Amino acid sequence: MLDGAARTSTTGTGNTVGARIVLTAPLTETIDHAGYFIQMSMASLPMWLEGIINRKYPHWRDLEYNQDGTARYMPAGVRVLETSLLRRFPASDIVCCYPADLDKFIGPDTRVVAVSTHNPLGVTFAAGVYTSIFGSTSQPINSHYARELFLQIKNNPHRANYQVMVGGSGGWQIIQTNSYEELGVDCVVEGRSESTATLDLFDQALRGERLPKQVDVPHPKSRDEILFPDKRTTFGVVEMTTGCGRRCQFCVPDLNPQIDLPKAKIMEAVRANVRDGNKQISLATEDMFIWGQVHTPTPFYFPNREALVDLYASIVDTPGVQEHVLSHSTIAPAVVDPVMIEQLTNTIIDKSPIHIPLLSSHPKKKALVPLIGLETGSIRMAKQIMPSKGVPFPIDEWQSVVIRGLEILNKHNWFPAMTLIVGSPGETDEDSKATLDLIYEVERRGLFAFFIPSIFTPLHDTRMEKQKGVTETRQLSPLQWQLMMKCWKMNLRPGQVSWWGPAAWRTGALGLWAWKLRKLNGPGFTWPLFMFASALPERLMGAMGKIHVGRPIQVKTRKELLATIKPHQWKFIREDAGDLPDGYTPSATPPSTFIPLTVSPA
Ligand code: B12
Ligand code: SF4
Repeated sequence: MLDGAARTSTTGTGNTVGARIVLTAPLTETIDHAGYFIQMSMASLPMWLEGIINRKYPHWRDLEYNQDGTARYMPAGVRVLETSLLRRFPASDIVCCYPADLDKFIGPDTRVVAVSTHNPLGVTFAAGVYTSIFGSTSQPINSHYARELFLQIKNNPHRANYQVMVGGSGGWQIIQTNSYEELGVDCVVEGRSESTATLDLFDQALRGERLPKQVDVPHPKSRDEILFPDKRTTFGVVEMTTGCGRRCQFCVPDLNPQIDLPKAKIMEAVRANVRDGNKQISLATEDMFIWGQVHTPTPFYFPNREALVDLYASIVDTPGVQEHVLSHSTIAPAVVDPVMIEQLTNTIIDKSPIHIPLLSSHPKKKALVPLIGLETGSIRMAKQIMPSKGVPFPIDEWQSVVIRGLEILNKHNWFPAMTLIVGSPGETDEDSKATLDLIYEVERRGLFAFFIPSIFTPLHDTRMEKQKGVTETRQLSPLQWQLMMKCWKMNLRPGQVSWWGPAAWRTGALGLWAWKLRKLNGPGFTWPLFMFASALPERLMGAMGKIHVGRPIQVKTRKELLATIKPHQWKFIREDAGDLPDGYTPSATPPSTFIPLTVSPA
């Protein structure tokens, strides 16, 4: 049997028949080089700043192809969807292609074009906010390319024969903004492709029946139901866990069941990536530290050190894996088990493609940059929006957990990208001051994280879906602006080694303010921007009452923090990491507690 690509190319023109099912994703969500940060930048920068990306990465649009013209790599979501479809439909029906090649694969036989998208309209957190600072609320670079893709599908001459289905973590943006017609979308599927309900929709489309506008499909409940693609994924993304368990009110992924996936399947997907030419692997997770400790007798927030080190060692030691990057994690596990951080570092850092010369003590200046949610430094706010973020430590200790966690991470050359939420419902000036206090404490102690502030976005289906925070940058208070600007000022530290760097930033920021930003962002923006540009010393601006210079925080030691864990859970504390609380009695529990109970052999 011919495969889908061969079907389309039998005539040489490649467009007489078309594949019955065509899968694709926006170019900017598919590209597989220059690391995670290029996609993250394109999610945030407005289209008119695309030149920055073009200059830094002149080849960012270059893609790799299979011999038949299909896509060599696709975001993991597309690959899992393809794997799901292959359970019911023949390979000859399905094609995965890049947007530029759609016209080669869509033909009169095409009945469904399925688009997977992460963030098509840029209305999620940490995306819309930066474009809105620069004056366009609707057009981050990624959103431009996503719209371009939809337009292309809409204008294809065979459009009348097929329906357009959208899925992926950004599908909700189309529902919430009611952009069906504008983008030419027939159906948005919320949920995973493994579901038989998803396959039924494809059947319906192939029969030419009208699809419903919005469909919710269930998430698999067990680890065995989750499929792994046998093909290359963008950035070598391989799923590691679903769900989280910490129950933050604003979080979407936490609504999914907490599942850690079998090592054997993870490793197969890693090998498939390498086989298809990928040099890089990244495990997709909300919190890497829960893996190996889901549904074991130990609570998931006491990480399974041995299982994690074993998994990561197997990945980085796989022949062909030259680079490995971390995805998301939480910070409390670093305080719970610093020995685990040390062992993981020794295992993975040599394969990290990230270098931070000014900060790293690694001989080659390598660094590890997981994405970690800080969200707020205000205990009052944290209790409302994320009461379990720091477990096993009580949320009252959140500021100390962040500082001690960063200390441990930085010591081992982990410099996390930490997200902050600005403008949560009910956030007061006191809350902003508390967060600023924490950020200044980080600076005072010479610690480092890339702080990524974003404006609160009520995400669909979350426990905060109906709540409203700040909706435009003009509404931000001076303290909220200061927090955002202080974060970015601190982020620039490792890049400002040259003599001209600080001066260039200062002049650039002030020039941009005079030209455009002061009108767009309102009066609350002015002094924070002056602070960002170091126009005057911060102490002086503080004395003038123009900014809040963070107050020193009383930070608990690790030993004091361990003592705040509920005594009945002390048995889960690892003795070899030290700092045991007074009154701790050596555990009678044999080390086998920490054997990876849920891990299947590779
Ligand atoms: C890896 C990852 C990244 C990577 C790589 C992305 C890539 N292109 O491959 C990087 C770091 C670049 C990234 C960037 C961003 N990310 Co991201 N990312 C993830 C992460 C950890 C895993 C994504 C993944 O591959 N999962 C595995 C695949 C299999 O899952 P999936 O894509 O959801 O696909 C399943 C279903 O959605 C469905 N499906 C998918 N497509 C389709 C299509 C159809 C037609 C159908 C029927 C079904 C279907 O089936 C699949 C499984 O069966 C998720 C969290 C998570 N666990 O999902 C966050 C996540 C998706 N990212 C998020 C965000 C906010 C961003 C950024 C905006 C962050 C930023 N400010 O920079 C940017 C946006 C990037 C862009 N291009 O615009 C949010 C999305 C929130 C939202 N719902 O809007 C998430 C959920 C993280 C979070 N904790 O909230 N991300
Ligand atoms: S820790 Fe992160 S992934 Fe887990 S519930 Fe909170 S926000 Fe969601």
